[in-house]
Amino acid sequence: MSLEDLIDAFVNLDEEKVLRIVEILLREGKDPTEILEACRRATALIGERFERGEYFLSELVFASEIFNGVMRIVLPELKREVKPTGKIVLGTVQGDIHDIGKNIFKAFAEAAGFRIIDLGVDVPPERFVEAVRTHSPDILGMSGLLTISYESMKKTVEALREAGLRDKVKIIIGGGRVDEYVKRYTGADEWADNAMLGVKKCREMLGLGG
Ligand code: B12
Repeated sequence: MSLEDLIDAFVNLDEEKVLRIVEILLREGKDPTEILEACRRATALIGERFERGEYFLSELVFASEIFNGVMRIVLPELKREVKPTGKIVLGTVQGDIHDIGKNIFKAFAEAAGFRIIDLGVDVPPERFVEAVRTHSPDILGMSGLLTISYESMKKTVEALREAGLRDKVKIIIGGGRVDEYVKRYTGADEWADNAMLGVKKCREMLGLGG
């Protein structure tokens, strides 16, 4: 069994086979992060089928169920760092309810010693501002997978600026299609399109090294 078999079973939405392959790969000593990355690649392929009209919303829903099943098996296998690193307020921005990637980033960041205050999904700018004021985090992490989410991210950064809090917190954005351009557009400090890189960048922003 290989990661390619896993991707193939996932794209074909064969839940039973996916979970069986994941168990086998873990037993064979495969790195949990590679398994999650393979599943992420599978969802990108599923997204393409959705765009081509070959899959519908029900298939996206089913894909997220399969991913949650994989996470239940894989996340407890992540190695844990005990040293406290910093505090992150995290949420999926207003108008967006995608949270699989956010939850993976949360698990990775917690494993790296970060304390996470998770605001959930569809979080309006004023709730992010309130949480930054209340918790004084080192970092604010915003997740968004929809194109319209970039507008919500930008509004949140502006709301923090208006509240006089922008200079008190580092901001990282994440989600499938964020890049350098989106970072500049929204006014964030960093971006990451995978959880491992996100944790590395969070550490770097706090001067802890990658
Ligand atoms: C599963 C899924 C859903 C599920 C979500 C379930 C859930 N609880 O999350 C459901 C069915 C609900 C859904 C709904 C919709 N979806 Co949808 N969905 C997907 C799909 C197939 C997979 C997303 C996913 O979970 N990927 C796996 C995770 C692990 O990857 P990830 O999110 O990128 O996360 C990684 C990194 O980005 C990073 N990361 C993520 N967050 C953060 C945060 C921080 C701070 C950091 C540092 C890092 C980080 O770490 C993660 C791990 O490495 C994508 C396809 C795709 N290409 O992504 C479409 C996709 C995102 N959806 C899409 C659409 C259009 C919709 C709907 C509008 C469909 C509709 N007609 O109703 C609705 C929108 C609902 C809403 N208001 O949000 C489009 C978006 C197009 C666009 N450009 O705007 C996509 C791209 C599909 C497509 N190709 O058309 N969807």
